[in-house]
Amino acid sequence: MKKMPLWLVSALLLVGLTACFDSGDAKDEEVAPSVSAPAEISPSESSEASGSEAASPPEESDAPAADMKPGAITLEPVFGDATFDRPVGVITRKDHPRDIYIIEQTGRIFSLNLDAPSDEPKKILDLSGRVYDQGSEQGLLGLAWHPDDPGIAFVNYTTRTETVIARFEAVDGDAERLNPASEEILLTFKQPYANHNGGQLAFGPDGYLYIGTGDGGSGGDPHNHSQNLRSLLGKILRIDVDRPADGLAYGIPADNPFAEEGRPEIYAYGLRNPWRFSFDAETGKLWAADVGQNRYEEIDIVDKGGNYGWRIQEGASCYNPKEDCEMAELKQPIHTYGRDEGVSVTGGYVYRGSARRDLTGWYVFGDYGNGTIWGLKQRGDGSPEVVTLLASGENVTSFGVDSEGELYVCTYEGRILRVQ
Ligand SMILES: [Ca+2]
Repeated sequence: MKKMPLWLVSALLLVGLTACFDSGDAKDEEVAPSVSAPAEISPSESSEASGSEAASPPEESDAPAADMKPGAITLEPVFGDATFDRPVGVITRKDHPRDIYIIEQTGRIFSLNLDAPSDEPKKILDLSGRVYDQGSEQGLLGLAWHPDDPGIAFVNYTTRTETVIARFEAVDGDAERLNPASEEILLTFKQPYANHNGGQLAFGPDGYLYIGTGDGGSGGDPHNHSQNLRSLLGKILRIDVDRPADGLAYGIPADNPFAEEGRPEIYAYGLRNPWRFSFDAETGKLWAADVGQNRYEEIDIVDKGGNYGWRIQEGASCYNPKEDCEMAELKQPIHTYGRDEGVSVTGGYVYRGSARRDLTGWYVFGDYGNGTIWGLKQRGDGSPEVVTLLASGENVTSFGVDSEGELYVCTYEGRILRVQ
């Protein structure tokens, strides 16, 4: 696989042309990306993990043993040489199970058919005239198809000054394409700085739409948005797109936790820049990756009403105040890593596909800066087990999943690669 040369990776990082970096933060300058970090694959598994044999775990059983660690993964260019302009998502759609949808940060959405992977990608919506994408973290950032209503989709994009959550309908007579004139704006909120826009959209198992928002940007959350329940920034929001409330384009689920004391859309708070969250298709757990300030990246399992700590904490450490911060009421990350392992976390998915049974139940995530891809499993006692799956050398901008649970990686250079 073609790797981005080290000089180019360095140049990209230094000028901040990234999907989830902080143009205003010190960490950009401090980072020296390594594209050659050694993989820490357990020796007993790695020998079985090369080539197509990797699809079969050593045992005949359909499910892997509870204590089994997954072997190494490979990233396969199943769509040939097709490239996209800053791809930041691969999305599936229930009524089109053989299609996947690629989000370009610059504003377009394409579909690819899994049965005809060499076919030209089909453009299904072009919002490049509405999306402002000059900042490295701005642009079209999220897409979610309505789970029960074919031909309706929701997007998350930035203008120069705001985040927009909007609804689109299919073109009359062509369910394959979305009509740009059908836009209905559900929600907007101000973005005080160009960075930290979050951007993920996904329907939960409860049928509600979840929205990831960053803290509004700059560095250190100067306005303390993430801890402010009156602000939509630094949150995971949850809205009901099917039952709008009076005066709103959406409804508030009856058990949203902060309807009395803050913005009723808030589901969880204390996030800095959740760059990708997802629901485990089997357990329904919400996994989020929260990009750190300049020391620690973190993974959270997000519960309703939880305070995930930013800016009081960065990772598991005090951030503001720097010492003796009050942690008692804060939800702690399930996993953190420091600058020795990566610089900007990219959240993925809990694997529920069939090509790699040994990955079943492992949350697969990566680091944008050095390209390492890990698997994380929560043990019975709640503690994490983390395995390095691949030192990819790619700038991993996002992960995605198809209707069969197979995983994909989006790279900054524009490739969509399948995890195998
Ligand atoms: Ca946190």
